[in-house]
Amino acid sequence: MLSEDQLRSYHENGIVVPDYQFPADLLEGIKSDHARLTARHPEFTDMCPTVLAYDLCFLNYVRAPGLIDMVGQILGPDFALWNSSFFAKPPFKGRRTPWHQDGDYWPIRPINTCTVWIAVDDSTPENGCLRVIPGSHKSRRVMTHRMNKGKDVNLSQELDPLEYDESQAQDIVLRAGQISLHDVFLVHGSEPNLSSKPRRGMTLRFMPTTSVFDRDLARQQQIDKELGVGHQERTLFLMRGQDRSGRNDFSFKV
Ligand SMILES: O=C(O)CCC(=O)C(=O)O
Repeated sequence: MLSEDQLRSYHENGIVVPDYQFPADLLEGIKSDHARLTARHPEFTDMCPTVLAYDLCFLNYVRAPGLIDMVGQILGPDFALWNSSFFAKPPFKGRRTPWHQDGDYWPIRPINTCTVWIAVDDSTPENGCLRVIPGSHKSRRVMTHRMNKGKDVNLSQELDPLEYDESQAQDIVLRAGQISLHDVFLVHGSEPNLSSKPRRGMTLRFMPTTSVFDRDLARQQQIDKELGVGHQERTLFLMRGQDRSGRNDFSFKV
């Protein structure tokens, strides 16, 4: 569980690294499931935005002991898993994640998500660890993003540089098996991986069920933001409690 200080730190900084170690056998499972995914889908060698749409075995990792207890401390008693992505950043050619806020292109209203980021490998400045601007989530505002269709980035939405001060950035250095949890408005990104070591990171995205996953909005966002992948077909998996909005659609999507 998160201590009171850690919970305070999450609300203050928009991110926290708990005293948590992902079980070694599950971490090995993630590696082999990811290897199978990328063997079938080489297009995801660098990044896969929606692993559950291709292989439900990634759901197993949500049940790592204690993991969703920490999410519940942040989001409250009623929440769902709505997505899982893989930022694999292979050695020498792993692309940069542009500075962004997750809230910019997710169809959840009111905007609210907690992301669990699992370090599958040691994640360091050399291989492109996650970087964040602590406290940047506090205005609860989606800042101005621009389209970036460059081949050197793994997301197409990039924050306007006037919106943040990169000198305030902090590296989130993690050993393999450590995790971080971050807020949907936190400004974050990462440098390319030009090192000889992989930097695999898997995310689990949770939303409180007081918010609505709006599939019509997802369709519109895909058009407006020219997203390669839209979120209208994501399956929501209820993790705890019940649907407090009464409007979420939990039907299974393939
Ligand atoms: O792992 C990265 O480089 C970026 C991760 C990210 O953008 C996210 O988890 O929202």
